[in-house]
Amino acid sequence: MPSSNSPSSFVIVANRLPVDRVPGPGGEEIWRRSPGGLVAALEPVMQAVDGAWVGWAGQPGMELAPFSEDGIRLLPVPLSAQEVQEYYEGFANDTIWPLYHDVISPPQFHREWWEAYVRVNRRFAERAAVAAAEGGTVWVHDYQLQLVPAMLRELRPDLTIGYFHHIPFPAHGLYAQLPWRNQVLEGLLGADVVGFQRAQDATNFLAAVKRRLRLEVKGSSVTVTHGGPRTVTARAFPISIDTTPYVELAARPDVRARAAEIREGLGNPRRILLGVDRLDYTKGIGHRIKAFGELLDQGRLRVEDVTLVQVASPSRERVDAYAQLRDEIELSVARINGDHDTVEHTAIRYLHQGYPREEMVALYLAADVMLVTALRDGMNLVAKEYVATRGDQRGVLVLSEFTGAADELRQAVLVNPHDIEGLKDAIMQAVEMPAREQSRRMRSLRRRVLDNDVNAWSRTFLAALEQARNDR
Ligand code: GDG
Repeated sequence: MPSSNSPSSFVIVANRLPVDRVPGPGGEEIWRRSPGGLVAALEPVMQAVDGAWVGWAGQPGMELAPFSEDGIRLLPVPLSAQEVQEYYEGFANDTIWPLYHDVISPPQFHREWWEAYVRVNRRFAERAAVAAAEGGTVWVHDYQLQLVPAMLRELRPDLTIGYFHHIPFPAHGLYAQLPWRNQVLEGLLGADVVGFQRAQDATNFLAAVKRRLRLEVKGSSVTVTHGGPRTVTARAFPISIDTTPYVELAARPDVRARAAEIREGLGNPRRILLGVDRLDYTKGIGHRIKAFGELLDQGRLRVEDVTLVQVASPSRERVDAYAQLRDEIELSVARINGDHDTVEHTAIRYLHQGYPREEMVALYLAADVMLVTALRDGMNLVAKEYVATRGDQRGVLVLSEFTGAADELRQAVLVNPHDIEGLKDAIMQAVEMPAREQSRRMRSLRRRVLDNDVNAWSRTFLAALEQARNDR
């Protein structure tokens, strides 16, 4: 394998490197591959072309030399504690995240956060510029790095640059609030291909480009004039999951036994409802809990028959809006449980913890109804994971219309989570759905997810990038 310093013909740039620092068997710290679907999807490409990955190692103030892990070249970008606060927790997660999720929570605009964002984006771009071989391909990921495409093009006009946006892109009326709205659009337009989750996100982006930058937009193409005329393609590439591990785990006897044990542990209720989310205000956890609580209050559901298991994995705990959300959710869970639990049965089994993937699959298998009630979500992979594990064609997916997944998973029970009465009816419909109807819907959902997995997604995106290279 070439040394960690020789340039690569294919480079991924993402906020995080695909590894975590964890305690090893002898107590010393070691790197472990993080389980995300992105790494799995890109692994074949990374191995075939000897690719490199530029990203932050996840620990502030850590200066690391390039290293390799499982055959992937990793090029760490250092961030100071203050940069983590201003660029990541601040601008990315407290300005862009709420603004792009339709202002569910008010975005905070701070000039010093923006300055840190520009500075850190430049550092990522400079690292990528050194990592990429002459005429190579660089694929930049997500909202933390929207300025990287243009900064990188400035440094290395020979490269083919792709960008994929994992979260929604808002309508112009909301986007226009951003004090740095033109700079961000110009940053993204440094790419040859800008990918979004939904067609609507691409449309919103193109409308903003037309309106703010007065550039010519035809279909999904933008003609950029700055630095010589150039065409940028902006369109949807809906992301998916690596289906193989989910299908395999769901068939494993020990995982199935664990699912039966979970049901048993909950007192074998007639129906188990499940929610799995990062504890984030975009996920509509409160709306789901409110609807479930009212169904119990009204006697439409009984705690002896139905339990809601809510995994809310800890997330962004140092951002105020998240700490506040946690308090709200935990208060309402405690109230509902206090009102409805019996000594033997619980209404909501609330778990503010992260679990290994085996346990997640056992939970998916134990659940008769999966509740995905996001108020806004780029895609929502949990919906697709649930479907992938349901090899017996049973189970019901209740899915918010405001997720990217709803564009594809039309056989789910689709809901508007803001409409609490509608959400309650959808939960009742799911709880009471006859087995035949469950199978009919689940068969179609599974076909969709299994035929459009994350490998198909990365192949399609990279083919579009190759096309852009040939058209130049
Ligand atoms: C962003 C966009 C888009 C969660 N808790 C545990 C755990 N998870 C896993 C899930 C799933 C992933 O995390 C979450 O993915 P989502 O798609 O649901 O949501 P975001 O984290 O908000 O992701 C989103 C995505 O990017 C991809 O483009 O779909 O719209 O917001 O895989 O299973 N996994 C384990 N333990 C947990 O406790 N092992």
